[in-house]
Amino acid sequence: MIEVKSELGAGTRGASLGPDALKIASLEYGQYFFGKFKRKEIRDSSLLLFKNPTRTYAKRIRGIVDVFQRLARTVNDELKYGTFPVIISGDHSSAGGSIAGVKMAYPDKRIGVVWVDAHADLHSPFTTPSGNVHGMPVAASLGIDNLDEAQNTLADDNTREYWNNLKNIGGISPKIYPENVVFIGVRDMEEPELNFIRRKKIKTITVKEVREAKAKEIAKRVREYLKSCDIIYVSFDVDSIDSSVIKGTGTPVPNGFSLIEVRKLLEALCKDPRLVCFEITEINPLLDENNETARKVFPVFKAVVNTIKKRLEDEEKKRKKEDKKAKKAAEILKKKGLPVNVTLTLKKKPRKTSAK
Ligand SMILES: [Mn+2]
Repeated sequence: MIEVKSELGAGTRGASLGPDALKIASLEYGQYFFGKFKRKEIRDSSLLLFKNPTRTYAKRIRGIVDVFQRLARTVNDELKYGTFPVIISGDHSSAGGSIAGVKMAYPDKRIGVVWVDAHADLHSPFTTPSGNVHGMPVAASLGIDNLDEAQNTLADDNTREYWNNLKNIGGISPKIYPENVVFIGVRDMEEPELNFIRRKKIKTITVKEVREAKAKEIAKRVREYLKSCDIIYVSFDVDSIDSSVIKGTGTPVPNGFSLIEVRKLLEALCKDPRLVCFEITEINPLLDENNETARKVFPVFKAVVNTIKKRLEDEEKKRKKEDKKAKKAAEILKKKGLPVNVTLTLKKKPRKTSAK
């Protein structure tokens, strides 16, 4: 579990408390869930939050570059070590750092991104209406400026340099391609984002489609659509859930998922054996009453993590079984005086050689 306690990319204050809100909520369920996992923490390295943001079209981007770098390095280390990073982040900008880390660990692999969110987060400093970087992580990962849709003229304040830094974390850009992105539940977009989606024909699945089909069926469609991808990253912004269900998030949007819908959807998506990293983000307990959002979302999170855990354990069991089988095969070869490095598939129990 990698906790990213930063909210530099958000426009409303409080999201950096999201990871703790989720952990505190878990205690109510009395299972000490978080105690089962190795834990790492990434914080803002500066006091940028307490200073006036100077760059209008990419607020606090200097600090976000730093968060990206440290998160990317951590995700890369964990993946190379063979663990499965689950990221609990404050604001969604961090997903750019997570994707960078996945790409650093697997530079030659094609990454599929499943983005479960009310927003497409496809803005760049050139198109953003707010200047909040949590609306930009998909664009940063795609390595795009979307200049065709430019709305803003950047001042001479290094915004461009820092934005290029964000796109180039890990020294690889682009990290992902439009044809390998699937948006699910996206329903609040600005013109520049919408036009980019249309132009690139990016796959989007609506809340209605998820509601009408079974979660399993949606996951199947996603798997089919991303069949050319080697590995998958799933990003879950809690604002994909309907704004009448949860209030503790920075940019709530109506007409979203119910808790059951989103749980079933994420469970089905996370059964994909190619999944290497999962992120949950944008819980803001300061906008909430009595930590209700984290309390409602925790069972969803737990179900998803357990699904991933089960899959990894099953894979481990299978690996051990195969190792045992291979060892047995090697023993038989040895007995027969054959070289051990010959692969032998054992279909049935070997019969004792009958007497001639
Ligand atoms: Mn969002």
